[in-house]
Amino acid sequence: MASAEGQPAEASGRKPLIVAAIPCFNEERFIGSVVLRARKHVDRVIVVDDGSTDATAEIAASAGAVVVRHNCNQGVGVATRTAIRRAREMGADVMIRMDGDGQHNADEIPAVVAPILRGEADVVVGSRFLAGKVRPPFFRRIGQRVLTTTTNVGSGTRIKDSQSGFRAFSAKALEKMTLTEDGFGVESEMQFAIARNGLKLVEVPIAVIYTDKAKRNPVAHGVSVLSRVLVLLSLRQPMVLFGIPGLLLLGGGVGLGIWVLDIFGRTNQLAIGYLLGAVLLSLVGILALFAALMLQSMKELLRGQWERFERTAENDL
Ligand SMILES: Nc1nc2c(ncn2[C@@H]2O[C@H](COP(=O)(O)OP(=O)(O)OP(=O)(O)O)[C@@H](O)[C@H]2O)c(=O)[nH]1
Ligand SMILES: [Mg+2]
Repeated sequence: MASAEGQPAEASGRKPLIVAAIPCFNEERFIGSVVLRARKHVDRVIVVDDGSTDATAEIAASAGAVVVRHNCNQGVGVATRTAIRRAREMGADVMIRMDGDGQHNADEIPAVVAPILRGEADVVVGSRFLAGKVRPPFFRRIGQRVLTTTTNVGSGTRIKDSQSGFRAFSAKALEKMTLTEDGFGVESEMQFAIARNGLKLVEVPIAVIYTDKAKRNPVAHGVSVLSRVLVLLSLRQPMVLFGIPGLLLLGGGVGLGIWVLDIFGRTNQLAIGYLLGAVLLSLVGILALFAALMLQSMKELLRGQWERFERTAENDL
Protein backbone atom coordinates (compact mmCIF):
# COMPACT_ATOMS: atom_id res chain seq x y z
CA MET A 1 0.00 0.00 0.00
CA ALA A 2 1.47 3.29 -1.11
CA SER A 3 0.80 5.34 2.00
CA ALA A 4 1.69 2.54 4.39
CA GLU A 5 5.02 1.93 2.75
CA GLY A 6 5.50 5.67 2.59
CA GLN A 7 7.25 5.40 -0.77
CA PRO A 8 5.87 6.52 -4.13
CA ALA A 9 5.26 3.59 -6.47
CA GLU A 10 7.54 5.01 -9.17
CA ALA A 11 10.44 5.30 -6.75
CA SER A 12 10.06 1.69 -5.60
CA GLY A 13 9.83 0.44 -9.19
CA ARG A 14 6.32 -0.98 -8.90
CA LYS A 15 3.49 -0.06 -11.22
CA PRO A 16 1.43 2.71 -9.63
CA LEU A 17 -2.19 1.88 -8.81
CA ILE A 18 -4.39 4.51 -10.44
CA VAL A 19 -8.00 4.74 -9.32
CA ALA A 20 -10.77 6.88 -10.80
CA ALA A 21 -13.43 8.12 -8.39
CA ILE A 22 -16.79 9.32 -9.65
CA PRO A 23 -19.31 10.89 -7.25
CA CYS A 24 -22.75 10.48 -8.78
CA PHE A 25 -26.31 11.46 -8.25
CA ASN A 26 -28.87 10.14 -10.75
CA GLU A 27 -26.49 9.73 -13.69
CA GLU A 28 -28.00 6.60 -15.31
CA ARG A 29 -27.88 8.28 -18.74
CA PHE A 30 -24.11 8.67 -18.74
CA ILE A 31 -22.45 6.60 -16.02
CA GLY A 32 -22.07 3.40 -18.09
CA SER A 33 -20.03 5.04 -20.83
CA VAL A 34 -18.11 7.21 -18.35
CA VAL A 35 -16.97 4.11 -16.42
CA LEU A 36 -16.06 2.18 -19.58
CA ARG A 37 -14.02 5.09 -20.94
CA ALA A 38 -12.28 5.70 -17.63
CA ARG A 39 -11.34 2.01 -17.31
CA LYS A 40 -9.14 2.35 -20.40
CA HIS A 41 -6.82 4.65 -18.44
CA VAL A 42 -7.02 3.49 -14.81
CA ASP A 43 -6.74 0.25 -12.82
CA ARG A 44 -9.98 0.58 -10.82
CA VAL A 45 -13.06 2.80 -10.96
CA ILE A 46 -14.99 3.71 -7.82
CA VAL A 47 -18.48 5.09 -8.28
CA VAL A 48 -19.98 6.68 -5.18
CA ASP A 49 -23.70 6.56 -5.71
CA ASP A 50 -25.11 9.22 -3.43
CA GLY A 51 -28.65 7.99 -2.89
CA SER A 52 -29.65 7.98 -6.56
CA THR A 53 -33.24 7.07 -7.26
CA ASP A 54 -32.44 5.79 -10.75
CA ALA A 55 -30.31 2.88 -12.03
CA THR A 56 -26.93 4.63 -11.62
CA ALA A 57 -25.53 2.02 -9.19
CA GLU A 58 -26.59 -1.02 -11.24
CA ILE A 59 -25.31 0.40 -14.51
CA ALA A 60 -22.00 1.48 -12.93
CA ALA A 61 -21.52 -2.00 -11.44
CA SER A 62 -22.24 -3.75 -14.74
CA ALA A 63 -19.76 -1.45 -16.47
CA GLY A 64 -17.11 -2.75 -14.06
CA ALA A 65 -16.99 -0.11 -11.31
CA VAL A 66 -16.66 -0.74 -7.60
CA VAL A 67 -19.86 0.87 -6.37
CA VAL A 68 -20.17 2.40 -2.92
CA ARG A 69 -23.72 3.42 -2.09
CA HIS A 70 -25.00 6.03 0.33
CA ASN A 71 -28.53 5.16 1.34
CA CYS A 72 -29.61 8.79 1.05
CA ASN A 73 -28.35 11.87 -0.75
CA GLN A 74 -25.61 13.51 1.35
CA GLY A 75 -23.83 15.78 -1.06
CA VAL A 76 -20.86 15.72 -3.38
CA GLY A 77 -18.41 16.61 -0.58
CA VAL A 78 -19.50 13.62 1.51
CA ALA A 79 -19.25 11.41 -1.59
CA THR A 80 -15.74 12.73 -2.24
CA ARG A 81 -14.70 11.78 1.30
CA THR A 82 -16.20 8.31 0.82
CA ALA A 83 -14.23 7.98 -2.43
CA ILE A 84 -10.99 9.11 -0.74
CA ARG A 85 -11.47 6.58 2.04
CA ARG A 86 -12.15 3.76 -0.44
CA ALA A 87 -9.16 4.74 -2.58
CA ARG A 88 -6.91 4.72 0.51
CA GLU A 89 -8.20 1.26 1.46
CA MET A 90 -7.37 0.05 -2.06
CA GLY A 91 -3.85 1.43 -1.67
CA ALA A 92 -4.19 3.88 -4.55
CA ASP A 93 -1.07 5.75 -5.60
CA VAL A 94 -3.19 8.21 -7.54
CA MET A 95 -6.90 8.94 -7.33
CA ILE A 96 -8.44 10.85 -10.19
CA ARG A 97 -11.81 12.38 -9.42
CA MET A 98 -14.14 13.12 -12.31
CA ASP A 99 -17.79 13.85 -13.00
CA GLY A 100 -20.27 11.13 -13.87
CA ASP A 101 -22.26 13.10 -16.43
CA GLY A 102 -19.82 12.74 -19.32
CA GLN A 103 -18.65 16.37 -19.23
CA HIS A 104 -15.05 15.30 -18.58
CA ASN A 105 -13.09 13.57 -21.32
CA ALA A 106 -11.63 10.32 -19.92
CA ASP A 107 -8.90 10.45 -22.59
CA GLU A 108 -7.45 13.39 -20.65
CA ILE A 109 -6.90 11.24 -17.53
CA PRO A 110 -3.24 10.48 -18.43
CA ALA A 111 -2.47 14.21 -18.78
CA VAL A 112 -4.09 15.00 -15.42
CA VAL A 113 -2.30 12.22 -13.50
CA ALA A 114 1.07 12.74 -15.23
CA PRO A 115 2.47 15.46 -12.90
CA ILE A 116 1.81 13.15 -9.91
CA LEU A 117 3.46 10.16 -11.59
CA ARG A 118 6.47 12.36 -12.38
CA GLY A 119 6.62 13.35 -8.70
CA GLU A 120 5.98 17.00 -9.56
CA ALA A 121 2.64 17.41 -7.77
CA ASP A 122 0.46 16.11 -4.95
CA VAL A 123 -2.73 17.57 -6.40
CA VAL A 124 -3.44 18.31 -10.05
CA VAL A 125 -6.43 20.43 -11.00
CA GLY A 126 -7.76 20.09 -14.54
CA SER A 127 -8.45 23.67 -15.52
CA ARG A 128 -11.05 24.83 -18.02
CA PHE A 129 -9.36 28.20 -18.28
CA LEU A 130 -5.81 27.25 -19.21
CA ALA A 131 -4.94 27.28 -22.90
CA GLY A 132 -8.47 28.47 -23.73
CA LYS A 133 -9.74 24.92 -24.27
CA VAL A 134 -13.29 25.71 -23.12
CA ARG A 135 -15.46 28.77 -22.82
CA PRO A 136 -18.24 28.13 -20.32
CA PRO A 137 -21.42 30.19 -20.76
CA PHE A 138 -20.91 33.90 -19.88
CA PHE A 139 -22.75 34.07 -16.53
CA ARG A 140 -21.07 30.91 -15.31
CA ARG A 141 -17.68 32.39 -16.19
CA ILE A 142 -18.40 35.47 -14.07
CA GLY A 143 -19.55 33.33 -11.11
CA GLN A 144 -16.54 31.04 -11.45
CA ARG A 145 -14.22 34.07 -11.51
CA VAL A 146 -15.71 35.38 -8.25
CA LEU A 147 -15.44 31.96 -6.57
CA THR A 148 -11.88 31.42 -7.79
CA THR A 149 -10.67 34.87 -6.71
CA THR A 150 -12.24 34.49 -3.25
CA THR A 151 -10.85 30.96 -2.84
CA ASN A 152 -7.38 31.99 -4.04
CA VAL A 153 -7.21 35.02 -1.74
CA GLY A 154 -8.57 33.04 1.23
CA SER A 155 -6.42 29.95 0.82
CA GLY A 156 -3.24 31.60 -0.42
CA THR A 157 -3.01 29.15 -3.34
CA ARG A 158 -3.28 30.45 -6.90
CA ILE A 159 -5.17 28.56 -9.57
CA LYS A 160 -7.36 29.56 -12.49
CA ASP A 161 -10.22 27.10 -11.96
CA SER A 162 -11.14 26.56 -8.32
CA GLN A 163 -14.38 24.73 -9.13
CA SER A 164 -13.17 22.02 -11.49
CA GLY A 165 -14.22 18.51 -10.51
CA PHE A 166 -11.55 16.88 -12.70
CA ARG A 167 -8.57 16.58 -10.38
CA ALA A 168 -5.98 14.04 -9.30
CA PHE A 169 -4.47 13.33 -5.88
CA SER A 170 -1.31 11.54 -4.82
CA ALA A 171 -1.36 8.98 -1.99
CA LYS A 172 0.19 11.68 0.21
CA ALA A 173 -2.63 14.11 -0.60
CA LEU A 174 -5.25 11.42 0.05
CA GLU A 175 -3.66 10.78 3.42
CA LYS A 176 -3.19 14.40 4.48
CA MET A 177 -6.16 16.23 3.04
CA THR A 178 -9.01 16.20 5.53
CA LEU A 179 -12.23 17.73 4.28
CA THR A 180 -15.40 18.72 6.09
CA GLU A 181 -17.56 20.41 3.44
CA ASP A 182 -20.59 18.33 2.47
CA GLY A 183 -21.61 20.02 -0.76
CA PHE A 184 -19.91 21.67 -3.73
CA GLY A 185 -17.87 23.88 -1.34
CA VAL A 186 -15.50 20.91 -1.14
CA GLU A 187 -13.61 21.98 -4.31
CA SER A 188 -12.67 25.29 -2.68
CA GLU A 189 -12.00 23.64 0.66
CA MET A 190 -9.37 21.47 -1.01
CA GLN A 191 -7.33 24.59 -1.77
CA PHE A 192 -7.35 25.50 1.94
CA ALA A 193 -6.32 21.91 2.81
CA ILE A 194 -3.57 21.94 0.16
CA ALA A 195 -2.10 25.16 1.59
CA ARG A 196 -2.37 23.99 5.19
CA ASN A 197 -0.57 20.73 4.45
CA GLY A 198 2.09 22.20 2.17
CA LEU A 199 0.99 20.00 -0.76
CA LYS A 200 2.27 20.73 -4.26
CA LEU A 201 -0.50 21.96 -6.55
CA VAL A 202 -0.30 21.99 -10.35
CA GLU A 203 -2.92 22.93 -12.96
CA VAL A 204 -3.20 21.35 -16.39
CA PRO A 205 -5.56 22.35 -19.20
CA ILE A 206 -8.67 20.21 -19.78
CA ALA A 207 -11.75 20.44 -21.94
CA VAL A 208 -15.30 20.28 -20.56
CA ILE A 209 -18.33 19.59 -22.69
CA TYR A 210 -21.34 21.88 -22.19
CA THR A 211 -24.30 20.40 -24.03
CA ASP A 212 -27.17 19.96 -21.56
CA LYS A 213 -28.72 22.94 -19.82
CA ALA A 214 -27.25 23.71 -16.38
CA LYS A 215 -28.90 21.37 -13.87
CA ARG A 216 -28.94 23.88 -11.02
CA ASN A 217 -29.80 27.56 -10.99
CA PRO A 218 -26.31 29.03 -11.53
CA VAL A 219 -26.99 32.08 -9.32
CA ALA A 220 -28.34 30.07 -6.36
CA HIS A 221 -25.55 27.51 -6.80
CA GLY A 222 -22.85 30.23 -7.00
CA VAL A 223 -24.18 32.02 -3.93
CA SER A 224 -24.33 28.81 -1.89
CA VAL A 225 -20.73 27.88 -2.80
CA LEU A 226 -19.56 31.45 -2.14
CA SER A 227 -21.18 31.46 1.29
CA ARG A 228 -19.32 28.24 2.15
CA VAL A 229 -16.03 29.76 0.93
CA LEU A 230 -16.66 32.81 3.13
CA VAL A 231 -17.31 30.56 6.14
CA LEU A 232 -14.03 28.74 5.46
CA LEU A 233 -12.29 32.09 5.07
CA SER A 234 -13.76 33.49 8.28
CA LEU A 235 -12.51 30.48 10.25
CA ARG A 236 -9.10 30.28 8.60
CA GLN A 237 -8.33 33.93 7.86
CA PRO A 238 -10.51 36.08 10.13
CA MET A 239 -8.11 39.00 9.90
CA VAL A 240 -8.43 39.08 6.11
CA LEU A 241 -12.22 38.78 6.06
CA PHE A 242 -13.11 40.99 9.03
CA GLY A 243 -9.93 42.64 10.35
CA ILE A 244 -8.89 44.59 7.25
CA PRO A 245 -12.42 45.77 6.31
CA GLY A 246 -12.99 46.62 10.01
CA LEU A 247 -9.87 48.79 10.13
CA LEU A 248 -10.82 50.51 6.86
CA LEU A 249 -14.37 51.22 8.08
CA LEU A 250 -13.16 52.48 11.46
CA GLY A 251 -10.54 54.63 9.73
CA GLY A 252 -13.25 56.06 7.43
CA GLY A 253 -15.54 56.74 10.42
CA VAL A 254 -12.79 58.48 12.42
CA GLY A 255 -11.75 60.51 9.34
CA LEU A 256 -15.33 61.60 8.76
CA GLY A 257 -15.67 62.46 12.46
CA ILE A 258 -12.57 64.67 12.34
CA TRP A 259 -13.99 66.40 9.27
CA VAL A 260 -17.30 67.03 11.12
CA LEU A 261 -15.33 68.54 14.04
CA ASP A 262 -13.38 70.69 11.62
CA ILE A 263 -16.63 72.03 10.04
CA PHE A 264 -17.99 72.66 13.53
CA GLY A 265 -14.84 74.57 14.53
CA ARG A 266 -15.02 76.78 11.45
CA THR A 267 -18.78 77.38 11.16
CA ASN A 268 -20.25 76.45 14.55
CA GLN A 269 -22.68 74.17 12.60
CA LEU A 270 -23.03 70.46 13.33
CA ALA A 271 -23.21 68.47 10.08
CA ILE A 272 -25.69 65.92 11.45
CA GLY A 273 -25.79 63.71 8.31
CA TYR A 274 -22.00 63.31 8.19
CA LEU A 275 -21.89 62.82 11.95
CA LEU A 276 -24.38 59.94 11.70
CA GLY A 277 -22.33 58.50 8.83
CA ALA A 278 -19.17 58.73 10.96
CA VAL A 279 -20.84 57.00 13.92
CA LEU A 280 -22.29 54.26 11.71
CA LEU A 281 -18.99 53.56 9.94
CA SER A 282 -17.12 53.48 13.23
CA LEU A 283 -19.65 51.13 14.83
CA VAL A 284 -19.62 48.69 11.93
CA GLY A 285 -15.80 48.89 11.87
CA ILE A 286 -15.59 48.15 15.59
CA LEU A 287 -18.02 45.24 15.25
CA ALA A 288 -15.98 43.79 12.37
CA LEU A 289 -12.74 44.17 14.36
CA PHE A 290 -14.42 42.52 17.33
CA ALA A 291 -15.55 39.61 15.12
CA ALA A 292 -12.00 39.32 13.73
CA LEU A 293 -10.50 39.16 17.22
CA MET A 294 -13.06 36.60 18.43
CA LEU A 295 -12.53 34.36 15.40
CA GLN A 296 -8.74 34.76 15.63
CA SER A 297 -8.88 33.65 19.30
CA MET A 298 -11.03 30.66 18.31
CA LYS A 299 -8.52 29.83 15.60
CA GLU A 300 -5.66 29.96 18.11
CA LEU A 301 -7.62 27.76 20.52
CA LEU A 302 -8.34 25.26 17.77
CA ARG A 303 -4.74 25.26 16.53
CA GLY A 304 -3.43 21.72 16.95
CA GLN A 305 -6.92 20.41 17.57
CA TRP A 306 -8.01 21.29 14.03
CA GLU A 307 -6.78 18.06 12.46
CA ARG A 308 -8.46 16.06 15.20
CA PHE A 309 -11.67 18.04 14.70
CA GLU A 310 -11.63 17.42 10.96
CA ARG A 311 -10.90 13.73 11.39
CA THR A 312 -13.77 13.43 13.84
CA ALA A 313 -16.10 15.09 11.31
CA GLU A 314 -14.82 12.69 8.69
CA ASN A 315 -15.29 9.65 10.88
CA ASP A 316 -18.82 10.72 11.75
CA LEU A 317 -19.99 9.88 8.22
N1 LIG B 1 -22.40 12.39 -4.69
C1 LIG B 1 -23.08 13.36 -5.25
N2 LIG B 1 -22.74 13.71 -6.46
C2 LIG B 1 -23.42 14.70 -7.03
C3 LIG B 1 -24.48 15.38 -6.40
N3 LIG B 1 -24.93 16.31 -7.25
C4 LIG B 1 -24.18 16.20 -8.35
N4 LIG B 1 -23.28 15.22 -8.21
C5 LIG B 1 -22.28 14.70 -9.14
O1 LIG B 1 -21.22 15.62 -9.21
C6 LIG B 1 -20.76 15.71 -10.53
C7 LIG B 1 -20.91 17.14 -11.01
O2 LIG B 1 -22.25 17.53 -10.82
P1 LIG B 1 -23.04 18.37 -11.89
O3 LIG B 1 -24.45 18.45 -11.42
O4 LIG B 1 -22.81 17.79 -13.25
O5 LIG B 1 -22.32 19.78 -11.73
P2 LIG B 1 -21.78 20.74 -12.87
O6 LIG B 1 -21.02 19.95 -13.87
O7 LIG B 1 -21.08 21.84 -12.17
O8 LIG B 1 -23.09 21.31 -13.48
P3 LIG B 1 -23.69 21.09 -14.96
O9 LIG B 1 -22.85 21.93 -15.89
O10 LIG B 1 -25.10 21.54 -14.83
O11 LIG B 1 -23.56 19.64 -15.30
C8 LIG B 1 -21.60 14.71 -11.34
O12 LIG B 1 -20.92 13.50 -11.40
C9 LIG B 1 -22.85 14.55 -10.52
O13 LIG B 1 -23.49 13.30 -10.66
C10 LIG B 1 -24.84 14.98 -5.10
O14 LIG B 1 -25.75 15.49 -4.46
N5 LIG B 1 -24.09 13.97 -4.58
MG1 LIG C 1 -21.94 18.41 -14.93
